[in-house]
Amino acid sequence: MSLRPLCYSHSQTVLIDVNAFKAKKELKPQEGRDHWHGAFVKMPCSEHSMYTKKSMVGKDYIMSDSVRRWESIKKKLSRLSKEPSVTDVEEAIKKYNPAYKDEWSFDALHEFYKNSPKDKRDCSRTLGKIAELAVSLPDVCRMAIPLLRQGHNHSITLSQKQIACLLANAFYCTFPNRNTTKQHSEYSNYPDINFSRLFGQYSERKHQKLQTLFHYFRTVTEACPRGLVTFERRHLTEQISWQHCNDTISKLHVQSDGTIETEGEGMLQVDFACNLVGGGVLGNGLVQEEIRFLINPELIVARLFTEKLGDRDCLRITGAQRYSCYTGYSDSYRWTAPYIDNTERDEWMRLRTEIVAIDALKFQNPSEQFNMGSVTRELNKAYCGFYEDCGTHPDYYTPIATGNWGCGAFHGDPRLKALIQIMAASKAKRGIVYFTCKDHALEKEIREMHCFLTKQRVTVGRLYGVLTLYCQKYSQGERQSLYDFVYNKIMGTARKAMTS
Ligand code: AR6
Repeated sequence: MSLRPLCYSHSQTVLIDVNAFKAKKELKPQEGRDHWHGAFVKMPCSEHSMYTKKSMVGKDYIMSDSVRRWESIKKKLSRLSKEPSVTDVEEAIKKYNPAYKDEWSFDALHEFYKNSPKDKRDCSRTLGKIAELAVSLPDVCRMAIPLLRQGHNHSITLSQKQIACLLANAFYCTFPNRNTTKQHSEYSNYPDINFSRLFGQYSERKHQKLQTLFHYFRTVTEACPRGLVTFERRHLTEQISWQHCNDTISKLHVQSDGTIETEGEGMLQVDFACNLVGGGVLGNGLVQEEIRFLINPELIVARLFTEKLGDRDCLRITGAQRYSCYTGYSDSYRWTAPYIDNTERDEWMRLRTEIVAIDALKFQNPSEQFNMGSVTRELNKAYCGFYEDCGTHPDYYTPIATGNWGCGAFHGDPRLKALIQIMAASKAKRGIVYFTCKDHALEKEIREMHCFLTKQRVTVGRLYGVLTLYCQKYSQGERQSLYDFVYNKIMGTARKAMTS
């Protein structure tokens, strides 16, 4: 499958110089203007980013001065020694975020440093290098970064170096207007990006997160990979009439061992997302999405510009590199070793790793999901993530690597979610590889159901009809196994057709 040439367009922003890229020269940032308004990321180095500095004159007279915030950031970060202590880092960050001086705690960072598995010197050196990288922002990102807003289809392509520099700024909490996500604040509809939350409230989870992210920063500050990454926000405009969908069921492979990120190599890999992408990666969360964002930290930069996903939106990320190996999950998550990502690159120098963030519905009470409003919402969401619009023949579509989407923290039913994903994939004409995460019974049930649906040549529309009936009965208080119901209904119709 060959890509169209990399270029700017009304729906694609490219933060590197495309002509230099095409001429195979060194990657250069694209020159452009700063925009200090609602459609773009407000950059820490913008000349519009100001803060009020108060100073005492005499005994009680306070002078207020409006000063450029970047000047203060640059001064503080450049003055850090090559090997600063965590106390130096804390002091610097609080200096240009004075409103949070008493609110932010850095105990997790202090503890991490104290218990640093490698030597403390290495940790300090990395802190120094991250500061150096953060200060290079005006040279590395020279044009405004658009926000990926709700209802808009837009993509941003940037270099791994640019991402590293933006993440170094996030680490040093330099992004203006991003320290509160309170209702009605400017960025209340965006995930947080400054790392302040990661640094407080020490726990083993925080320790492991810091270890994983320090490994990333150590790697990119030693030798930054030379490639690009694309973040594409997609909004599904098509109104799908699921009950009339004539597509038959796609191919499926189901297995109980393996993970999406490892065994799903080369496939479209599903991120079981939060509508604020990355979920709790900078806080306490440590399940599928957060782990993915930690081992492929370039994903974290999506939080800078991706507005909360709506019901018909998704975010596709192409080219995010994996840097870490891990074991465990949630409280047992542990960073284990560097990961050498040997994935090949495409014509845009992006690793051929495609991830799609789709957020399932969160059910307080699991019984809420058996209604067709929720089922249809999930079908549209999954389809938005799965469909291709690149003009390639479906034979060349990569399969979808997925699993129990929405069935952990979000309390969905894996049997229903498997059917929903199979239906959405079938409409998108893609196969599925489904990882049941060690659940052997589920593996067997999904495989048998898929075999049955295929043999009976059931269409997506027919299955939608059966789910509608099931939900009707459910709302009338009838409780029966979903899969038994599907078998009975479809067999019943088949028998009727045979005898009439
Ligand atoms: N590969 C395959 N399957 C997996 C993997 C993996 N690497 N990891 C987990 N599973 P969950 P959700 C299976 O709870 O319910 C986050 O905070 C495993 O069976 O992460 O959609 C997000 O930011 C697990 O129980 O997804 C959201 O806020 C199941 O997938 C929220 O959680 C669900 O994983 C999303 O919750």
